[in-house]
Amino acid sequence: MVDQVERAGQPEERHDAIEVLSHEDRRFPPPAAFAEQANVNDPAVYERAKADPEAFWAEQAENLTWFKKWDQVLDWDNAPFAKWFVGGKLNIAHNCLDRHVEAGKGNKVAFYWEGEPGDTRTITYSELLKEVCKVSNALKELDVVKGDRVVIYMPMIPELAVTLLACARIGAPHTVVFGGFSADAVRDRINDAQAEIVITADGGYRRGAPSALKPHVDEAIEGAPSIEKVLVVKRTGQDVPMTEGRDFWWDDVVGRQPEQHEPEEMDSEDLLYLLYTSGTTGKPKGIAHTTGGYMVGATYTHRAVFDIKDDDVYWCAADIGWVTGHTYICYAPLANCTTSVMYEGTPFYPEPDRWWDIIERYKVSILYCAPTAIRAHMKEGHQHATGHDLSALRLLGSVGEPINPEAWMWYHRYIGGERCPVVDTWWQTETGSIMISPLPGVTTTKPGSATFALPGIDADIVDDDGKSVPNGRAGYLVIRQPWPSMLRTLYGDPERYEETYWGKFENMYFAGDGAMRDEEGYFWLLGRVDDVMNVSGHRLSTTEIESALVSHDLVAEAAVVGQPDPLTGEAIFAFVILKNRAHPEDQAEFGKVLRDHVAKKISPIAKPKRVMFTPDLPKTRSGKIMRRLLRNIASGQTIGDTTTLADSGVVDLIQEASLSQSDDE
Ligand code: 7RM
Repeated sequence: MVDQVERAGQPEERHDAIEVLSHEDRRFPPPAAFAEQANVNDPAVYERAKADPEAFWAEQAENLTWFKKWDQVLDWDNAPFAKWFVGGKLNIAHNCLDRHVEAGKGNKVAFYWEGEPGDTRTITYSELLKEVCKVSNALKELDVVKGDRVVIYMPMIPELAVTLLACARIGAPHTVVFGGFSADAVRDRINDAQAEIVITADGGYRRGAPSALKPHVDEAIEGAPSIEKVLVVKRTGQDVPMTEGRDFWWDDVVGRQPEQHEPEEMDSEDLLYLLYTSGTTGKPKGIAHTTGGYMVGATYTHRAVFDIKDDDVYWCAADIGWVTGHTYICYAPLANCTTSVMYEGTPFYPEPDRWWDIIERYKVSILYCAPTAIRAHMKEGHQHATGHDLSALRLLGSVGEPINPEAWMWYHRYIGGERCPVVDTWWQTETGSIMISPLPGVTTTKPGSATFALPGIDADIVDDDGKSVPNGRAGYLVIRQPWPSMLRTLYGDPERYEETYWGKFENMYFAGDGAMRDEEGYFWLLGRVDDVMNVSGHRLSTTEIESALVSHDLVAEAAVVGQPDPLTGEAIFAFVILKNRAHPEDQAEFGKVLRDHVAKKISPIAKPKRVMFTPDLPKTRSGKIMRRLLRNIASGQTIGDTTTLADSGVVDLIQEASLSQSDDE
């Protein structure tokens, strides 16, 4: 697209995919004491990895235990279908459990688990190993064999992690469906994976009440004839129907199993799991991850980015149903013999300080969570956090969306006590592990920037023609070289894999995100390119405008979308959630204040045409704003598919709010 913009009075021809509006001057070098003790503190690692990426990744692979070493690090002859550590044999559960117990670490705590009602369990590595062996044997009794797909639909209880590991141990690829998803989502995934078994629970706790899961499975199975068996964990004790001969209680089947099990010898390229992403349209995509490369990427990034030490208490406050939970609650922390906290419920139950209470009680030293959670805590106010002793924290991480500078600063100040490095980690279900992130002992951070691609990762930003854009400009984020934990294909649809990820630019993986690099080469993520708005010929990212809105002291959260407009093509429509302490007397007037704030903060062209105040926003369970639904609301269309919405009541709330608020214009 050709676009005439005036900068400093000089008309200039621009072809940018997205325009850059904001600027950030604050910077935070790694604290000297942190850098000194960090797992990675020599910046030379970037050059070393770049000079010979395969040697670099092979070096990382040496940290896993292989039954048989690989013959070849990378086979890229059949690009974009990669094979890593070709010929290598290993078992992931063996790497996560047996080898630590054999090394004398059996008594180390693997998980401090806490249920939402306040019940707790402490599970050591040797206890976890025994439980995983029993479940592996139970699956065998239920006729699950190597290669069979297992669908998992559970709350955040230890049995969920145990089930993943048992599947990995016997070589049965798992596919986890978020506990919050509907029966439709479960059915679609069972059918695509052609699974014969579902592992679920009677229910789980959310916001103080038991919420049933098993009935959703029953409903899903009505349209999923491949299912022969259902294994059910008793969590809430609520009454659920059980079908004789098909449904089995976990305690009955697992309870009678022996505590020993020989792990299956898996090929490095054997399927480890499928994880479905909804995609913007059409049927869900089964992202396929294999064994060796995935584990190499997961364990290296976990050690390097989170600076994991033997005495850390690490908490990734995600759901295992999200890729973040797969990689950074289950596989990587266990492979690195980390002690983790795992929490079942919602952040604000029973009180808004639940998280900070958990951090104080378990002396959490590393916290990894999503910007949406950080903003929700900001909305409640920092007094809930500062009332607790958070002094054990030494590192903070963020994932899932661009973290706006205001939220970054809040996180750094009130949670990190201004002493903890903040790592903003960019990655995707497809990438398997973190791709762009600071190394906390090396990188000077800037609030809102994911900084640089990790060692061994070749990220770039290109224009519509696939040419690298210079620093200071925005474009499409791409990865130019294969990496160990990359997705291998879309399950059952290799053509769609090639077309979706490798079809837009030749020999490059296109992530679907917009990004820019500033004058110093720092990466700034700008959201999905599908969400870019075209206002009077200006291509604007949602991210910068949302950040400008959130930088207002009374705004907790904002989402902007394009609304069809006869004059400008699209007009900016902003949905705004105010902080609890904000009570504007005149909403229309305050909307105008916010519109002017954006104009002043970044640019008059980014000024929203309309601001609507809303109590909530439609989000996925990983906290991503579903802008597609908001676009439909803004343009008065029907809402469309809401299967992956965390809370379906939200859409009604927003529609009610939209009826009660008149146009600001
Ligand atoms: C880990 C995860 C992937 C999409 C990705 C981005 C967005 C994730 C960041 C981010 C800006 C970040 N996997 N995203 N992390 N955007 N900064 N640090 O979220 O498959 O569920 O989503 O999430 O758009 O493409 S995911």
